[in-house]
Amino acid sequence: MNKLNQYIIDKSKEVGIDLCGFTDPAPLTNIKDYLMYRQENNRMTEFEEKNIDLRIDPKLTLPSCKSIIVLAISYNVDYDDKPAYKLKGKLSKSSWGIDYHRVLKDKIELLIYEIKKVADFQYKYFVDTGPLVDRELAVKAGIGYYGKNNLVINDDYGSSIFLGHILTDLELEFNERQESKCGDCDLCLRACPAGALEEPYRINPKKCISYLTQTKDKIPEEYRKKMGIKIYGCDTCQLVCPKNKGIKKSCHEEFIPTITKGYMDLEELFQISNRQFKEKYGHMAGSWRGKNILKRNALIALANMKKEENLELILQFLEDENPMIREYAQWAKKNIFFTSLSKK
Ligand code: B12
Ligand code: SF4
Ligand code: SF4
Repeated sequence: MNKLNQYIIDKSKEVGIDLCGFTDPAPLTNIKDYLMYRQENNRMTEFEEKNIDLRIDPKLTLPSCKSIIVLAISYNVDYDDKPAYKLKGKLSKSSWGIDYHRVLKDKIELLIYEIKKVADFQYKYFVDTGPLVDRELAVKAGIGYYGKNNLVINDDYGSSIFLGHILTDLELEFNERQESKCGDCDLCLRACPAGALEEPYRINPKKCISYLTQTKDKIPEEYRKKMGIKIYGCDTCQLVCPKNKGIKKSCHEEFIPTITKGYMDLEELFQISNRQFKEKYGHMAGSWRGKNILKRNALIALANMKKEENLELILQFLEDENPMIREYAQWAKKNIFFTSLSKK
């Protein structure tokens, strides 16, 4: 490994980044057909860059790019406290504690500051919201391998890692691509509640509960039931994964869900003002779509709890000023009503 690579690895550890790998800026041509297939077959989400050339060619983002530094942090914190609220909506671990975009970006900025001490260089850095396909860069840079659940899995930290990268004109040595280690296992495919993992390594995002909890589009009725009490994200295909057993825990206290304990209090969510919501929950990744999307998901969660005693809470939203909230309240009421009829 060249001296500068080693310096960057050492400094990344010092600033609190768990994994650091390097790859070349060649276009990601191997995934071009797949990206086009997704675009043409309603498998592309509104959260992605639409221009496929930008998605695969790093030099369209940084023309002088000679290397890509790929970075990752684990969010697998050791925490299993449960809150006492009566009506709980579940948050995925990716929305525990402080928004990972902020946490990882801060660390990447510290790393850039350290590199600047020894080299003059051009760069652009991204966490999640960049045009390139983060996972493909991570696999190429040896951070981990693709699991059949689509996640990038690292041998030491498993799949609960967030990814970021720096495009730079620095000349660095590159790591080797990692090949999948799933073998015959298919636990994630069988466990996915929504059947979103249609084939190994191929997700249909439009069926994925994580997508459903974030989209502003109408959620098809058959999928609402599959969401259970999940109101942001979904962890099922990672929880069943044997590669996530006996792995290193995250040391990043930022991801400890001190305020939410991993769940939102639905009664509170229905009551608080937008300002109160921003003040209390604005720091978490799951708040990026706003309070009303979480309220919609909370109505679905209430319906899925199938408890008549929740009806009173739902009824107050039948006249809500927001048409989306009215519609989901109507659907939740209908569902609880049918459940109670079928019990009689
Ligand atoms: C849009 C998006 C979503 C969408 C769609 C996901 C998808 N797989 O398409 C939804 C909302 C469903 C989603 C869900 C989640 N996401 Co997301 N998401 C993204 C985002 C913004 C873009 C993903 C993308 O480009 N998809 C397009 C496809 C083509 O790429 P891909 O899925 O990443 O990788 C596949 C291809 O490269 C393909 N592939 C590779 N080589 C080849 C070769 C050929 C020939 C073919 C055909 C395919 C192929 O295999 C890969 C795995 O299937 C990225 C950030 C980014 N800018 O990249 C985060 C990102 C992928 N998400 C992330 C996370 C954490 C999640 C969730 C765990 C959050 C949660 N708990 O709810 C779930 C996991 C769901 C799952 N099982 O994948 C992390 C993943 C970290 C990791 N360890 O892998 C990322 C990288 C964000 C980050 N910077 O940390 N996500
Ligand atoms: S995140 Fe949930 S819904 Fe999406 S693929 Fe994994 S298990 Fe299925
Ligand atoms: S559950 Fe099994 S098949 Fe799925 S990602 Fe983990 S090891 Fe691979």
